[in-house]
Order: sequence, then structure tokens, then C-alpha cells
Amino acid sequence: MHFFCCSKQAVFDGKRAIRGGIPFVFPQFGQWAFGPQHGFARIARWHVEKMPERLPSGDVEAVFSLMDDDFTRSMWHFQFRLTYRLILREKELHFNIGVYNPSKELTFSCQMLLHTYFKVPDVRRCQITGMHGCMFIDKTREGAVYQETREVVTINEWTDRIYQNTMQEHIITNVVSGRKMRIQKYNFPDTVIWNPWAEYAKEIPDFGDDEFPNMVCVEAGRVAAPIVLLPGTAFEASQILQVCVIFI
Ligand code: TA6
Repeated sequence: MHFFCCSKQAVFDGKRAIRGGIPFVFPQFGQWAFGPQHGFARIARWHVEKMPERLPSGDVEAVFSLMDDDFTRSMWHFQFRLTYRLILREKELHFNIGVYNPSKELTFSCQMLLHTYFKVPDVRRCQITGMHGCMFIDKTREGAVYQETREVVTINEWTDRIYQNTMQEHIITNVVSGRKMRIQKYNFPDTVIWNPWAEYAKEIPDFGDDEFPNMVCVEAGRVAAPIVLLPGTAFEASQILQVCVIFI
């Protein structure tokens, strides 16, 4: 059963990001003067460090990496090494991410986010917990900052919000088959909520005009305050997605 969605109009030419799944946003979230929006990681060629392998526990593990190369350095002149370890368990998907600065003298700052497209039967019936009281940048209102006063966030219009310092756990209700999706995140202090709604769906060439009711992006990341990596240091973060069969 698929809990992530991919647009019927997604393009798989390797030149632009795939409209769906879990795009990896790095080193930049949003518009970027040096390269494509949301950075290069989601369109770069990653290396398979470890092919998917079933562990004695029954979990399936795969490891991917991305290092600086001519493509990345044409936009961002820093050395880096990204390691992305995925563990698939029954009803759970674990993401363990590390970014290392191998330079001996250069410090760099970056942002990182998992731009997850969740599939839902009707986004208007979803409730998302974990943002109550948080400040958020509202990109639908010229980037003004507000405080979330609702216990749960609902989506009934164009929504594009960068919530800061959110709870470590979010629950999204009414995902596929009426189940709940639990998101647990570590060292990813921010959460972006996005749905283009009708007015912006039709402006996205690789997104169907009628697809907005069946998706919501709930994106764990570190975007409000950049990650600053001194020479020889690393940043680690993780996310666990869990389909909740019992209604918690
Ligand atoms: O994460 C929300 C957002 O930044 C929106 O502003 C919208 O641009 C969305 O990402 C999709 O961006 P993309 O570059 O994939 O079209």
C-alpha cells in the first residue's frame, strides 16, 4: 500500500526533481541564487554504498552517498559528503542522514529537508499535530511570521508554511485507508507544510490540476537556522515514518 504519492505528470529525465516521493533538499531550501530551487541533491546522481539487503532482524537496509563533484561544485564550491541510510521495517521507514565537511580550512552553512509527499484520500480531512504554539513563516502571505494557535493544522486552501522548532512527533490523520501516519524526527527542528491548492496546482507543469486534494507535503528539516559545519565536523539527523494501524 503506497503512502507516498507521485504526480501522474512527474518527469523522470534526471534533469528536474521528481514530483513526488521524498525529494532530498540540500544544500538550499527554496530559491537559490547559485542553482535550482531546493538545491542540487534531489537531481544529483547518488552513489549506492550498500544495495538493499535484508538484515537478520528482517529489516531491509540500503545506504546511499553523495559527494561533491564537478556538477555540485559548478554551483557550490564546498567539499561535502552526504550519507543517507534507509531502513525499511514492516509499517516503518527510517531515514538516517549525515553530512560531513572534509575540508581542512573551509566552513560551510547549508539547509537540509526531506520533502515528503504523503498520499491522502482527501487532504481536507487530514489533521496534523505538533505545531501548536510554533512560529511559522507563511509564504502565502509574503513570508510574514505568525504563531500557530490551533492544536491541529488542517488544509483547506493554498498552504505553504515553514513551522519553526516544532514537536519531535507529528501525526497526520486520514492518510491512506483512514490510517494515521506518525512522523518522528531528530535534529530536524522545522516542519514545512505545503499544498498548492487549485490556484497553484495549475501553475506547476509536472503536477495535475486535479491532484492537490490527494497529497500533503509534511517536510521535516533544518531550514530556519542554517546548519553550520566547521572543518572536519558533521551534522546528523533522522526521521521515522510509521503507519499507525491502531488509532492513537
Ligand atoms: O516545500 C514547499 C515549497 O518550498 C513550496 O514553496 C513549493 O515551491 C514546493 O516547495 C515545491 O517546490 P518544487 O521546487 O519541487 O516545485
